[in-house]
Amino acid sequence: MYYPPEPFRIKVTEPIRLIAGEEREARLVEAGYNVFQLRAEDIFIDLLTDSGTGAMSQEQWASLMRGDESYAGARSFQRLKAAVEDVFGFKYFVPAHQGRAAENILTAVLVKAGQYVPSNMHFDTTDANIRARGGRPVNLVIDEAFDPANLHPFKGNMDLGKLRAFIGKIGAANIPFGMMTVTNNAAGGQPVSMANLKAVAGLYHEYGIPFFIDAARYAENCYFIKLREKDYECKPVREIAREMFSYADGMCMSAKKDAIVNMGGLLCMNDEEIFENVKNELILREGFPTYGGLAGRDLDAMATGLYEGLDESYLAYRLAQTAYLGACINEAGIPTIQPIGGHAVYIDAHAVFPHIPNYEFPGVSLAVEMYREGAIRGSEIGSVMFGCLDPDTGIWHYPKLELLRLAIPRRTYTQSHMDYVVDSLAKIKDRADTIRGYKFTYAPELLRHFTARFEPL
Ligand code: P61
Repeated sequence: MYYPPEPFRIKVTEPIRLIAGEEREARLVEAGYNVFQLRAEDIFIDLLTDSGTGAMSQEQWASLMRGDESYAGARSFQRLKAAVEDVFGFKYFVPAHQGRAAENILTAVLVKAGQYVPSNMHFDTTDANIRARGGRPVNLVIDEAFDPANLHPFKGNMDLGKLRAFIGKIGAANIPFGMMTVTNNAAGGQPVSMANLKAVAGLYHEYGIPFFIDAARYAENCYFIKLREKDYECKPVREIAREMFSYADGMCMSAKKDAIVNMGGLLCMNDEEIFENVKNELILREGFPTYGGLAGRDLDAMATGLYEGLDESYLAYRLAQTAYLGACINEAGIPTIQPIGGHAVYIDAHAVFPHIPNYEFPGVSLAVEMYREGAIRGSEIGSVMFGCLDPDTGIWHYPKLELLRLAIPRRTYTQSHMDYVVDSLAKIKDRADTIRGYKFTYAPELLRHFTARFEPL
């Protein structure tokens, strides 16, 4: 594979420092072995998330200076509106301070207790927002998504048979809207094909169910379509994106990913009545509809970032950097989800630590070891994040995959940072059989991975 060099050069730097091994040990104990609880200054390479952690461009910093902080009708809002209409093509939209705020508004307006919201796979904030309204999130991704070695090019696809059967069983009246997450973050940053998304939209619409896209990483998904789907190799990514959104009735988006801003979100829709209700809810929770919980300068940086996130030389470098990290980790004999996804490499923690069962959290063991070995931070995407108690049966459910995600901030780290990560992982692999699992000493009910505390077994 060809790994193109960064299509930018570095104008501003931020120092990072590697603290000593004993110090790292003390920090782990203080953090209750939860890497979310560590101080960022004690981390050398931070791959916890690609959300809001990217480097803004000179144009985005210039956009910040153009920010209009008027409470209502600011110029910055007009600029964002023009970009959102151009890139996505929906009739109406509101800004929100981040993705989960958009999800909160959407679910407040549309979800009633006892209703179901299907998707290929909801990410945890969407899942939690649906549950917080008394609704039930349902994941109907294709089975290939759960086989880490399977090389299906679009492992984020919805299983159309499962979706049809589900709608038939539950009834369209109990489904206020359906979703698709592009790319599928919860299972490998894997893309959805245009053909699948179109078929899903057709199925929802056959039953009169509105269709919303979770668009956090839509640009990366569109670039995968260009690379992998027949008939799209010659289409500009911007056209692919317009086609994708033309099949949907709306979308919610964390702009902290593919719009490359540190803060921001969007909620778009075509239905005027939903828009009216969204605006009222937004005013209550986020702010006036022309700023939605953001400063004017944030709106401006988002407007600029939306175009930069769709730039094809950037996207080629972006996906190649992730592929490079994945390929080097695999060469070191460490299994990851295949193919390598868009924004992150997902290490199969169960395969690294086959002796640690899911209820002893192998993903946490790997997260702790990465910090211990190299002051590197990744995030568990496994039983801590997605293990849940079924309210109907009282039985605990564990996810099919126990993963450690190394998410790559956009335009932030270089190839030698990636090489350092690989070296640290190789050292962990050499002592894998000596590493043990963890148990909770504290765990809240929703989104527990953020604040949970652990002790080693
Ligand atoms: C992430 F540990 N993702 O991947 P907000 N949809 C999708 C997302 O990936 C997403 C949101 C909606 C994050 C941040 C994060 O438990 C965690 O702007 C596909 O973060 O509100 C966010 O967007 C929500 C990390 C979120 C977590 C929740 O790293």
